[in-house]
Amino acid sequence: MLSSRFRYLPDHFSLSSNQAVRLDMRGEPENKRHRVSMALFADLDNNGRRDILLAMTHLDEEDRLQPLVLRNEGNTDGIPQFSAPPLDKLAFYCTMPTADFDRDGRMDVFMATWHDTLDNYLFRNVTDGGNYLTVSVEGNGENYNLMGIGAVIRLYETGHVNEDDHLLGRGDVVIGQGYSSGDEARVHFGLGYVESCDVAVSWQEAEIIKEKVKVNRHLTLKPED
Ligand SMILES: [Ca+2]
Ligand SMILES: [Ca+2]
Repeated sequence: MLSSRFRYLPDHFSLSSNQAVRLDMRGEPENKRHRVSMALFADLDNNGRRDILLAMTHLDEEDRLQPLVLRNEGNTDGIPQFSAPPLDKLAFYCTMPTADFDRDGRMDVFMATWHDTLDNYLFRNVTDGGNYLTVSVEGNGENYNLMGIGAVIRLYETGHVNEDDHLLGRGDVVIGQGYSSGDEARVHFGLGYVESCDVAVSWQEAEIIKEKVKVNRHLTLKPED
């Protein structure tokens, strides 16, 4: 998305742990209806569990504007539990794509708008979190597109590539998810305490495997690798 006005906030955002609740995806906490134009899953604290980002803002205890993130608190009886959303000082925002703008391994949030009365904000993620790996796939521009779009990337515990019981994460290379927003053609994985892993890529007829990959870096793979 193109934006004519842009503000980089010195007051960053970080996730805090709240009491876990089951998320009502209809967006009706305590019977208050809030309009949500988009929701994204992204691991914003790099603990290996994807959190929910809603295209809404709220004001924190110091009345600072913050993106609305529901932290993934883990599973109970197989059902993901998320931190409780704030129930007041909420506001609609147009769209909130994520990307690691400063390349520190943490996904940042761009609050974007096309309304004259609202500003655009880029929030730098300063949440204390775990390890990460980002992966992109490069094609030759002929039978494989240059950006790797469509490739499926899976991470496994080291020594257990393609073993489902040892799957750490899966991500698809896409460039358009959410409302009026786009994505970089790379996949971000939060990995918690994991320090190395095996990477497997499935892309059309190509299968790429890279073993014993050290984390906290960006990895680029090609079908001929
Ligand atoms: Ca997380
Ligand atoms: Ca970042």
